[in-house]
Amino acid sequence: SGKEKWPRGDETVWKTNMRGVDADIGDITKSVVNHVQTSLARQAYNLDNLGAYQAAALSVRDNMLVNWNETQLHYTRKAPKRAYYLSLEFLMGRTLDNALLNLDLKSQYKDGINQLGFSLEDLLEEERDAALGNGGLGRLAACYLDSSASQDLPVWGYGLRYKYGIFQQLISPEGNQLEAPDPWLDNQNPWELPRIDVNYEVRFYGQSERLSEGHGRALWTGGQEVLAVAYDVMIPGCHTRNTNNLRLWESKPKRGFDLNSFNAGNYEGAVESSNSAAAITSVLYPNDHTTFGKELRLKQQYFWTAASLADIIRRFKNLGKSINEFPDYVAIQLNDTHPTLAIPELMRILIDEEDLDWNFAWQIVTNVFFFTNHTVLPEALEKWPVPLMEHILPRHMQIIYDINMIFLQAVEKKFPGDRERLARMSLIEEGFPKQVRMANLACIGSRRINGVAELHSQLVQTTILKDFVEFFGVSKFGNVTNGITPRRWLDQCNPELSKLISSTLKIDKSVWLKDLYKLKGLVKYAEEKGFRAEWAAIKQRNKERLAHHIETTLGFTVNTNAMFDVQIKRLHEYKRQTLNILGVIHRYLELKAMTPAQRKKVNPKVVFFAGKAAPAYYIAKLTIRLIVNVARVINADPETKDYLSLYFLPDYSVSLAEVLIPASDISQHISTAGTEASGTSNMKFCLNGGLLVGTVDGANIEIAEEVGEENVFFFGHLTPAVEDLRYQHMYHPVPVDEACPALANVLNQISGGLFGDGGVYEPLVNTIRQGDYYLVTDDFDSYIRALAMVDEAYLDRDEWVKKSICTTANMGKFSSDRAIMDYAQEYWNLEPIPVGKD
Ligand code: GL4
Repeated sequence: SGKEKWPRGDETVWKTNMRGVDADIGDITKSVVNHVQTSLARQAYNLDNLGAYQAAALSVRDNMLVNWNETQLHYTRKAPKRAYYLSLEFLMGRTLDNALLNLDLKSQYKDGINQLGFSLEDLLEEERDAALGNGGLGRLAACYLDSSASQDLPVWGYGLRYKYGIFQQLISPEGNQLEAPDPWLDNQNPWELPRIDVNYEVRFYGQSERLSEGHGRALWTGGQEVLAVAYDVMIPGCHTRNTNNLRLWESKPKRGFDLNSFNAGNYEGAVESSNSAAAITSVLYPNDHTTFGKELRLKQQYFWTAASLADIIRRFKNLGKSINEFPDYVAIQLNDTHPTLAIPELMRILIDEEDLDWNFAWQIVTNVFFFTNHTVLPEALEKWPVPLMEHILPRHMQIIYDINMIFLQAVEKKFPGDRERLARMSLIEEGFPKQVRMANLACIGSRRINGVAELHSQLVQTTILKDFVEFFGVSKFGNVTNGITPRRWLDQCNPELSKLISSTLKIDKSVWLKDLYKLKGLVKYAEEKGFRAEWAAIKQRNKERLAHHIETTLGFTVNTNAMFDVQIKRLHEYKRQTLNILGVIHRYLELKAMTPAQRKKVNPKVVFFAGKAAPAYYIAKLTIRLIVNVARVINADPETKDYLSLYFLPDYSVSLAEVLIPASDISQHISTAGTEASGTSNMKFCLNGGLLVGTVDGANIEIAEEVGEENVFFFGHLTPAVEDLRYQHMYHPVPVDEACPALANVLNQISGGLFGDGGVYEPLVNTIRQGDYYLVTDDFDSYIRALAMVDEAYLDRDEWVKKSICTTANMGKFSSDRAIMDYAQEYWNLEPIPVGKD
C-alpha cells in the first residue's frame, strides 16, 4: 500500500548489507568460491573448468544484477518513454567475456580466477553459445541490445526462450550437412533469471462472437489456453551502470494435466495438451529468407506477441496514465514481419478489453509500432493462409478483415477505380487458399517503416512497398543503415588491436568504443612504418590463433604464411558461395597448368568457408558438399597445396566468427546486386582491418563510401542491370560455353568427376547452366579479375597494410550505437536515461 514505509525494518541495516557496485579481487575470489560452495554445491577438491566457469558466471551475474535492479528502479521512477524491440531471434553468442568487458572487470576476474588455479581463457571456452537466431537478422538484434544499454536508452528486448537454438551442423564423410539438436540449456544457463511470477495466459483457437454491429467489440472464448512464463536476461551496457533486459517467453501448459482424462484412465491423453503447450517454444525454425506456413510457427508468433504486449500494457498501466497516452510512453519496433500480429492483437485489447472505439484504437496503434524490413527476396515475404489464421486466431482474422476494408476504402478514395492497385495493396491475397500479407499489414499499422541500408531502403520504396509510398507519402519511409557493436566485434574478439588503438590514439577504450568515429585518428599513423609493423604483426598473430583453433578442433595444419580469404554466412544461392567455390576451382586449374617456377610467383592463399544451410534447402546443401570435396582434392595435391588450400569449417557460430574475423586479410560479400539487404559481417571484417571483395550491394556500398573505393575490391553488374540480364536469360539464353568459357571449363571439370562423381553435382551445375537466376555467369569474369587485383595489391605489403589501417579508421559510421541512436531520435522519440547521474 502507498502508506507503507520502504524499506521495511532498519534502513541502515539494509544499506550496510547491500552489495556495492565496485568489486575488488578479494570480493571476487570470495564470491566465486561462495558460488562453488552454495550455488553449485561443489568444492575446491573436485572442481573442473565447467564448474569454475559456472561459479565465475554466477559471480559476474551478481554484479550485473545490482546494476540491473538499480536501472529498473531508475526507469520506473523517471517514467520515460520506453522502446521495445520485438524479435523472434536474438543471436547472443557467449556472455561471460562480453559482460566482463562491459563491466570493466576483466582484469580483476582474470587475476581472481588465476589465484583459484584456473585460467580465465579456459573458462571462457566452456560457455555454450546462446544461438537463438539464424544469421544476420538475429545477430543485429543482439548488437542493438548492447548498444541500447551502452547508450543508456530504456529499451527492452522481447523474444522466445527456445529450448533448442539453431541446429548443430555436422559434416558427413561424403560432405553432406547433417543436423543435430542444440541442447544449449543442458548445462544450466547462469545468465537467465526465471520469473515464475511473471506469466500470462495466451489463447488459441476457440470462437469469436461479435457483440455489436460494425467494428465493435467481440467475445473470444474457448479453445486452448497456454501459459507464457518470463525469463530475464540482463544486458549490461559498456562502462555505464545501465543494464537493460531481454525478456524471453517460455510456453507451459496452463494446467499440468487434464484431470478428467487422468481419472478416466487415459494417461497419455492427460499429458497431451501439456505436450502441445510446451512444444510452442521448443525449437527455433532454422529457415533464413524462406517461410513455410507451418501452424507451430504461427503459434510461436502469436504466443510471443500476445505475452509481450500484455507485459508492456501492464507496465504502462502502472504509470496510472490514460490509455490515449500509450504512444507517448511506448514505442514497439517490429523486427521484420514476424511480430506483425502485435498490430491486430493491440486492436483486440483496445477494442474488446478497453472498450475503445475503432478509430481511436487505430490512432493509438499506428502511433506505437515501427516496422523494419530486412529483405526484398520474394520467398521471404510472410503470408499466412486465411483458413489457418481463422482456425488459430478467429478474432484476429475478423480484425484483419476490418482493417483491410477501411484501408481499401481510403485507397479507393485516393485512386478511384484502380482495381489492380486495390488488389496489390489488399491485406488479403486472392487464391486457393487466400493468404494474409504480413508486410502490407505491418506497413499500414506502423508509424514509420525503414530498410537496413541506403540501397535496400530505396528498393523497398520502389519495389515491394511502392504502392504504399504513393498512398502514404514518402515521409513515412526511411533508412537506418545497420551497425555492429564494436565491443564484441573489436575489443572482445581482437584484444591486441584494441590495445594498439588505445595506445596509439592515447584515448581510453571506454571513450572510442562509444564514439567510434574517433578511429579516424588512426589514418595519419598509416604513414608510420613502426605502426604498420605492429598492425601487421597483430594480424599475423590472429591468423596463428585461428590456425591453432583449427589444428586443435579439426586436426588440419593451416599455412599461416598465406593470405586468408574468408566467406562466412548462411548458405544461399543469392549470397553466391557458388561463385566463390567456382573461382577456387578456376584458380586451382590455373595453378595446375603452371610450371613449378611460375607457381613460385603466385600469392599463396587459404580460402575459408563456414555457414549453415536450411535443412530443406537442397541446392545450398549440395554447395556445401561441393566445397568439402573440392577441399579434399586441392588440399591433397602436392603440386599446388602450398599455393592454394581450402577449408569448410563446420558449425559456424558467433564464437567461431570471433576467431575468424580478426584473422582475415580479405572477406567476400558477393551477393547478386540488389539481393543482400545490408550484410553486417562485411562491417565486422573491415573494422578488424580485413579488406572487402564484394559486389555493389547492401552496406558494401556505404562501406566503400566511408573507407574509399581504392580500399575495396568491387566487381560485377549493378542493381539496375539485374532485371534485364534475367530477362535475357529467360528469353534469349546463351550457353555458358559461349557466355563465359572460363566458367564453362570449371563446370565441365566438376561434371567430369574431378571432385568425385560429377552426377551428384548436376542439379547445382544446372542452376547455372539453365536460367542462372543469380547471374553467376554474368559476373564470373569480373569476379576473377577482382581476385587478380587482390593478389597484385597483396604483393605490395606496405600499401596493403595502409589500406587495412585506413579501412579500420573509417568504420566509425558502422557502430550499432549510431544506428540505435538513429532509431531513438528519428523513430521512437526516446531519450537516454543514465543511471546514477542524477
Ligand atoms: C537479413 C539480410 O539478409 C541481411 O543482409 C541484413 O544484414 C540482416 C539484418 O538487417 O537481415 N534479412 C534477413 S531475412 N536475414 C538477414 O540476415
